[in-house]
Amino acid sequence: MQLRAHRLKQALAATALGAAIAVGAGTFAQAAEWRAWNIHVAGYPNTVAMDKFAELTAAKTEGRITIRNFHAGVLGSQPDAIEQVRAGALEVGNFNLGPIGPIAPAANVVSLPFIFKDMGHMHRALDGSAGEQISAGMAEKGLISLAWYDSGARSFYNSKKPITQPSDLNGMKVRVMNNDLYSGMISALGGNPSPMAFSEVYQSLKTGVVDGAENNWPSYESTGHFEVAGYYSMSQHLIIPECVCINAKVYNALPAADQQAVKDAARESAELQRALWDDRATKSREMVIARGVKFNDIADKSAFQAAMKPVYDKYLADNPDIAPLVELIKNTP
Ligand code: GTR
Repeated sequence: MQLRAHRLKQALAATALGAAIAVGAGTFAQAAEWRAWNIHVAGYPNTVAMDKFAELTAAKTEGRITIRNFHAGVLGSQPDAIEQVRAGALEVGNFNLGPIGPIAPAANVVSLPFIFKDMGHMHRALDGSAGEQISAGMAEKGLISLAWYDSGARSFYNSKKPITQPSDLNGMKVRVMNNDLYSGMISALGGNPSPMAFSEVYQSLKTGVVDGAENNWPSYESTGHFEVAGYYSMSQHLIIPECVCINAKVYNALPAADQQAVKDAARESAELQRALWDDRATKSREMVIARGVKFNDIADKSAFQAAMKPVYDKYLADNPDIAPLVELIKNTP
């Protein structure tokens, strides 16, 4: 009996020692697991690309960093998630620069309606000094942009009628993302802006809380908004880039080699995202038109552009130091 008790004690001690060694070793070589926020559903270009980003990060850091993606906005709304990444409650997010603008004024230039002529213009501006200034403005607010994703051009859609001129928006209730520039844009066109979370838009369109919203083809399709707002009018008033953003403290604490690995992983995922984007935009457009969406082009956008003067004036009055950045973008060939 005594011998058995002794052996048991010995065995327990050995187990405890083993466990202590294991814990110690684990602590020493501890792998970081990051949580990443993404608003989009399975199959969406950003979702596929974020999965690629996770896979590449694990491979390039030999498992020192793994990323767990939370898709479909399950971790909360975009403005909340941006705050969480800034605070370090989440490490990573794929964010649209729209809701980042109110936090980082330099990043808000991309939310000035019609500032980019087309996607190519946006890419050239982001790849140059304008992109650097935008990144620096975001970094000051605790967000490091590792790479840029595409988000196409946003156009108006609604449940009432085709939009061909600004007066068609008169009195229309239009959902916008949380950003005063977008509210100002709708007001300048004579509509009533209604800022709300992405996840609430379908129900709001369906029940008539809002008459319309605005987005690119893939989001119009993937959310099912086309089912409840069947007029899509190609105003293309906003071309907003998106980032793969990481908490600045987390990024700055990494050894240089891992910073490079994470950046490379994000950039490679962005190449994939951009390639998938064009294909999805075409397919989404074809799909919703086949499902009965009435779509109209707006060949001459000059009346919409002219109506944006008060939006620009207010932004520049509030942020006079950003004027050179606005000029730089406008003058980017
Ligand atoms: C999408 C964008 C999302 C979100 C959404 C919205 O195009 O990818 O990040 O910003 O629009 O309208 O809220």
